[in-house]
Amino acid sequence: MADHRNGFSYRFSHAIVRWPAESVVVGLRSNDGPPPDYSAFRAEHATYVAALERAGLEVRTLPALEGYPDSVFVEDAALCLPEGAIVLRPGAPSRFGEAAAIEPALRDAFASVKTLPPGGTVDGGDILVTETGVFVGLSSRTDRAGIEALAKILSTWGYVVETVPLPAGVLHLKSDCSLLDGETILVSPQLAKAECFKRFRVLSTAAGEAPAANAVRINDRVLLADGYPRTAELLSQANYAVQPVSTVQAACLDGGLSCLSLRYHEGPILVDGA
Ligand code: CIR
Repeated sequence: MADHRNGFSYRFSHAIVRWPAESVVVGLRSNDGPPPDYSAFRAEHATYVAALERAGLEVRTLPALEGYPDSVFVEDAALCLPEGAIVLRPGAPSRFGEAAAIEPALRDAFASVKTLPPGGTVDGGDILVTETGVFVGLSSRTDRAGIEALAKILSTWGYVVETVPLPAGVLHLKSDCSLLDGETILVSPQLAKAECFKRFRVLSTAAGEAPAANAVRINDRVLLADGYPRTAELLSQANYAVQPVSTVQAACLDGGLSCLSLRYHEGPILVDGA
């Protein structure tokens, strides 16, 4: 692992997103609420891309994939790191083909692209990269064989993997937590109880605002799902620059801010003008 205490886990220059397919309305969901509305999803996605751009990212938008209703959630198909990208093996059968579909874009962006070998499954939403290691959620989508295979690849780049068994009902690790900086993690009360982040400063989302835990730190700001004012206030008071972004449509499919993009940094990371 190169010198990685330079903010590599939240300083990015680029992002890959995928335009929502019309089939997004039949995407996977665990809730009984209404399905997303296609035109509202498109509008929300455009707002999301604009927020990434305002945070300083150059965004590549891949074409919609009608055969994969959940393919707008690109984060689950791959992992991007300074050393290269890894094509993952999404755990939901209807999403498995998304991995091969993202590979050409990864090859355009990265000199080194590795592929998780057959056997296990890993969704990118279960991977939380920090400055000092990688947490991987053991979930209904990510299994032990997948984590083992991922850990093997990551060890060749110097990363240590820590498995986090997720409580029932949590779809992905990052549904309930996100990195705020090198030392700080935002968690839902449900995941705070799992006590897996002992060496971090842990901030809990405000009461009744657990979905706000799926935030994304990008460069100087934290993208936070709109509609969670007390968590926004808590983060502002902790000196984070909060940018609210609507996730109403993505949330219909159990998705949030992190799932909608693959973020990475091209070239050396320059910190504070250094
Ligand atoms: C799914 O169930 O796979 C999608 N409807 C939502 C995926 C959300 N992705 C994420 O949390 N990384």
